[in-house]
Amino acid sequence: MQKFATSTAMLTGTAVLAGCSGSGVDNAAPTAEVDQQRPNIIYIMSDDHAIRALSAYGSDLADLAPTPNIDRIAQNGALFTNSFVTNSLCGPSRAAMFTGKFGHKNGFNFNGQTFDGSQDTWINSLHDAGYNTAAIGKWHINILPDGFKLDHWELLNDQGEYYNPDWITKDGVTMEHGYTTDMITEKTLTWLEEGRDESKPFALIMHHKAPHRNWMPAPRHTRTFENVEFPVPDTYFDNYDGRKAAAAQEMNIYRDAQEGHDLKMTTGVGETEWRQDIWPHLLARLTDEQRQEWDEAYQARNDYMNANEANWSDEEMALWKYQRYMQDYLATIIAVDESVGAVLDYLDENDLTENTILVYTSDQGFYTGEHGWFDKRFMYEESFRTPLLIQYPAKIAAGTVVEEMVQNIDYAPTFLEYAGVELYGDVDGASMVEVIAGESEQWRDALYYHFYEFPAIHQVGRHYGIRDGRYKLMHFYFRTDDWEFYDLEKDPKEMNNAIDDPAYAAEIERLKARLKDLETQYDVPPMEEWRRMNLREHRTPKPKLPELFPQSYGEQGEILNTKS
Ligand code: SGN
Ligand code: CA
Repeated sequence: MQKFATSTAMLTGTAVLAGCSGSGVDNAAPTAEVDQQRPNIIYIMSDDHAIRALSAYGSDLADLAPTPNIDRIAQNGALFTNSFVTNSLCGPSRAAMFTGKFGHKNGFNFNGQTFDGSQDTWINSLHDAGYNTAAIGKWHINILPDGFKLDHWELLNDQGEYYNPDWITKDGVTMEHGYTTDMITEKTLTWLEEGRDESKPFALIMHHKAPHRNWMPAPRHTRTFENVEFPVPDTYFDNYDGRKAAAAQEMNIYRDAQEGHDLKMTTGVGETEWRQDIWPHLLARLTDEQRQEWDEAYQARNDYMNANEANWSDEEMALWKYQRYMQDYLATIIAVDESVGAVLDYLDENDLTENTILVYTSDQGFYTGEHGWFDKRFMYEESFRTPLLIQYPAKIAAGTVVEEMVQNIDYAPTFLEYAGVELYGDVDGASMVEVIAGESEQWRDALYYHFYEFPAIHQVGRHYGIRDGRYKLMHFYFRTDDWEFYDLEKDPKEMNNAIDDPAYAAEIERLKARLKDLETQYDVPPMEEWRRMNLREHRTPKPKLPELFPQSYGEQGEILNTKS
């Protein structure tokens, strides 16, 4: 490993230091001393982490399933209470986060597309400015990080697997034994300790697969919540009155979750075989030992369910499924929380805390039984909002609470401003630096959102909309033409579509006009284009791994490189 640099040769690069850095330097190559002052960035993003499942936000789950380590970030820095995405889906969210642009500009609107890595991203700008860069964990915008200026990368294939995942690196594909969340932690700490170039500031992307479907906890957590009964949202048995798209979705815990794959229900008393499971390759990855431990952890609970199921009403079964869903979903978050704790400890122990911007967020929010659902996609609050916590002791006061409406397009301009690196052009987001410092005089008063992935899994209709501080207006289009309007102050759970309520006629008109303004501001293409858009024609098929790394695969496509 390269030790701390006194050599300026390592520190030249193409840094463009903007005046906002406060470091008083100009465009000349930074000196060693200056470079040490530039902040490091650790961007931790999990996948599908609901705000309700993060205790710093103080929900009804906070005491039952706390996240003490993620909460440390809020204590050390800032908690964002109104943080949103642009499109509540994995790939599009990642693309918006990397570029600072909406999907209609960065070219990534639904999961079947791949990211054009030749475009500007904050991580590439930091690399150009002399940062040491790395990405570890879930990627899901392309199989390889083409176009990304990463000094180091170890990525999961596609969605990634909870157990014994395939790791993709420059050298090929290796199946490694272990629990994925823990492996991401270990690989991150290894890079921080041994891999990085200590003469440079670093920017590290750490992306967890958890708590994404199908919610498989670490062996040490499979039973943590087995006797815990979680509060059931009072909208769990929603009848979707007045909300056609909500009625048409296929993301209902008691109807659409797969009894095997998702809920780990077995076929009978004494059995270990899962019921309905259309993706059996996930369970098949477990070694015999892992499988035995797994089966034992669920056996008694599953036997009890199998023995009694015949006497349960539909409602009782729906409530049982809710508890099983929540027990596993929340258990996968424990390992994520431990992972964040390990990174924070590493920073503390290595005197890196003060000058490191550490971010925790999720690629979107998630439903934990509200409206009966799992998954995301909708512009309703639970999936539109996403957790966001940032610590940076050198610049952010401990215990800061940011209430302004921020969006994942704001991350790129924020990171670059903190690093003193010039922002590239045509970005939709805005730097949050002043907002975080409580010094912003002007901030956006409304958010634009657009979800495109329909028809597709979970069947959530295409829609776009606007949310201001109090109201939300949404338009569902494509084979339908339905508007919805909510007064979030009076109806925070969005149960009462007030689009035809005369009492709100003026507000609705005002929001429709404001929505048009946003479309102009963000150069949204005319609606006709979206209405006609056939997702199939915009899909970019991914190459298969064996085509990319033939040396890692046998003739039958079996993985040849395995590490235990
Ligand atoms: C998979 C999941 C879906 C999920 C999408 C998108 N099924 O297809 O439930 O909505 O990913 O999620 S799974 O059983 O295969 O996990 S995203 O977070 O990647 O956008
Ligand atoms: Ca996701």
